[in-house]
Amino acid sequence: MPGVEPQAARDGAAPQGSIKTYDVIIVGAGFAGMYMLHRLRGLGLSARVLDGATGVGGTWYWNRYPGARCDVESMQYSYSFSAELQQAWSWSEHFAGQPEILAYANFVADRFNLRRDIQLEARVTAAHFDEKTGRWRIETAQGEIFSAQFCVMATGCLSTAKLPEITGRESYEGATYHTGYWPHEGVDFTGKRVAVIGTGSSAIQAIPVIAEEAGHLTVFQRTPNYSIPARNSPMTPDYEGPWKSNYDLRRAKARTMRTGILYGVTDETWGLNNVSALDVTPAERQRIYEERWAVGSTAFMASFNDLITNQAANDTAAEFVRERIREVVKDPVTAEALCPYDYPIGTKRICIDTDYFETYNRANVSLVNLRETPIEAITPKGVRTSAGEHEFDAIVYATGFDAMTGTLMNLDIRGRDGLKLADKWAGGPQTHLGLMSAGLPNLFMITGPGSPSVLSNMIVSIEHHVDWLIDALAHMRANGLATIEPTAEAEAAWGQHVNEAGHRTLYVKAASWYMGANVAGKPRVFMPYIGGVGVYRQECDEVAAKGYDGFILTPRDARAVAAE
Ligand code: N01
Repeated sequence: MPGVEPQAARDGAAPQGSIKTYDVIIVGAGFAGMYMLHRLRGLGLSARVLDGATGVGGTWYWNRYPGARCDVESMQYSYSFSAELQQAWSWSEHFAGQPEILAYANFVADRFNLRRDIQLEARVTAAHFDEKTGRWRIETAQGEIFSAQFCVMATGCLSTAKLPEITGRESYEGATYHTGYWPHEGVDFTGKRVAVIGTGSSAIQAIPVIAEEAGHLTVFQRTPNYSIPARNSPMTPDYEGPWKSNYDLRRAKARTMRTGILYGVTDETWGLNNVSALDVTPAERQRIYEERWAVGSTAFMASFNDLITNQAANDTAAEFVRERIREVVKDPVTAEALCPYDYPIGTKRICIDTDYFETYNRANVSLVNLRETPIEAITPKGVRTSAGEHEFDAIVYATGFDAMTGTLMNLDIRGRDGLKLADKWAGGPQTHLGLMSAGLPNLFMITGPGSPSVLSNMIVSIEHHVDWLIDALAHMRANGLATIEPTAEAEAAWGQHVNEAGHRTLYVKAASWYMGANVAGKPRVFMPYIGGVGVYRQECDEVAAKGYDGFILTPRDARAVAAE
């Protein structure tokens, strides 16, 4: 008798008393949760998606701050699983804004009839594995209880917004916002005195737009950021047409790239210049950087093949960007304050912007360099630095997220023998392939720590993980298996591999959220896998081809016997 038998086929997905039973509970209705649901239906398993939001879209539901848009071009930051979907949807810009990406998520939900299995305003608070039944018991903040054989955490890597620990924050009497939890009705900053704290990707997108509206905008910068112009523009038939007619080839190629992104489509390099920055003359290097700068986007980081592994090579790119900042920003003191020096370019997430540095030339924008005048406190009226108090009508916290592990560790997740995920990961995340963690049978993570996830085009990585999991579930079903979980040895070996790969790069030199450095007390561990999307896919394929090497697969009957 198969272990993974569709629940619906046994007794439907009807509530058992107050506990609702499904084969699979998916936590999160973003791009990962929606695709997982779609694929599970193909397998004939009953599934329920639970999400605390009032709509689908995940990160694109929450991050509605002014200027929010994707930094991967939309022809690539979109699902590839359905040829019809790819043809049916048209993007209005090369880099779509948040409202359009959210509209796309809703379009997909409708087109694939997903909504009937998505339960909104259902925020999961706990997931406990019951050894006796071999099932997960999942609770929501709304008081509902679910039981499922499998639990899929499609919770996103940047879904727990982080407010800064600054004295007096609660005392502020004006309006406060976090970019990651932006009000749905929007915010009118017209004529207001506005503070933005933080200069990461979110701030770099929001600052130029808020500056257009605000009476005065003051940016509080602790660490300057490298940013490349997006050069966003309206979509044209000339650009869209060849994408739509070559989608199969291009998507397949993108899956082999380190980041899951093609940076060019006109030759066989796909925009990746496979040459060291140090193997060309300074004039040639300058020419290549200028060419990439003119085109814009994160393709700049593919100018040479050693920008993230060789400090001297990286220095050339970093200095090129600093020169551009000095060129754009008219006030030399402000320009210098905006120049990053103390970490290699690309080792904090590279930003792309529209008129970010230009914004500092506006008369209504000022920069406070917190390295010279640190924040001492938030006061009832505004922000006090060592140089004095600034009064504001509104403070925008663009202070980022407890990335990759925060959401999972804040959930009460318990596996075998009451093993708490939060305890297990206290010294840093431990996973096998970023997909599962030992001691937590049948609990899957989509784009979890230890996978390329945040270093890649997230949708490419989401589709990969979902497809891999669906194959694993099909394998379990075909072989009468009830549980899957990694061995402790495989998990340790993978953790070492992820760590070694990280330490072969310059990434570990930056105090970034990739390293957990933005959260006090969080262990400094390079959390994503830098091996590259293409290499990682092969590694995952090999594991599956060897009968899920490194995983313990329990036959249904054996597990039931052991539990008795
Ligand atoms: O957050 P961040 P984000 N006092 O952590 C500062 C993705 N994303 O929301 O560097 C003063 O990058 C902090 O300073 P420092 C993308 O992956 C994607 O901007 O710690 N400042 C930093 O400047 C991105 O990387 C898109 O010194 C304080 C900022 O706040 C990720 O989300 C768009 C502070 C936080 O920057 C996170 O980006 C937007 C304090 N106490 C975001 N605490 C796309 O386009 C923190 N800061 C797809």
